[in-house]
Amino acid sequence: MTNASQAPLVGIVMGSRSDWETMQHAAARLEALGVPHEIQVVSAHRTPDLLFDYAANAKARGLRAIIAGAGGAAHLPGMLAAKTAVPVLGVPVQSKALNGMDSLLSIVQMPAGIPVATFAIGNAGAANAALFAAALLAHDQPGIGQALEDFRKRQTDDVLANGDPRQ
Ligand code: RP5
Repeated sequence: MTNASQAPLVGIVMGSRSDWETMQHAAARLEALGVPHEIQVVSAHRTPDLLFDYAANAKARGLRAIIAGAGGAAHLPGMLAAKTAVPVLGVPVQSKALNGMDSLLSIVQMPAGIPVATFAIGNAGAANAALFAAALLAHDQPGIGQALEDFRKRQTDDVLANGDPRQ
């Protein structure tokens, strides 16, 4: 479980409250692995000044990774990455109009020089971004590293124990 008294190491941000349905999967994974994190709506289009402040202060506040989810013309991950050297993990939210292809392409196609690590569209991407953030932290946070290893072992054991799809 997350130790609430610990300063957040990972920031989960999203462009709209409507992205929470997707981004809750990132939060759940971080929670399960005991990664201290914070959650906030930060919109590239509706609250650009907040976006700049968030990115500008991220490193000094101790954030080691930012998981940014957005849909449609998804500028949030790229603009955060433009304003901070803290690694940004982008999650394309599945949009209604174009099924998330718009989100994916807007996040993944960064010009050389400002990287955003881009994950799959939707829930899987949100979950994997959290697992990736935990992996980034594992080296100097042994408790997180152990939790990640334990999770992966349970996952493997579960598949091996249920190999016959008819049962
Ligand atoms: C983006 O626009 C958000 O990330 C969201 O995925 C999308 C739609 O936002 P709402 O109109 O639901 O607030 O900025």
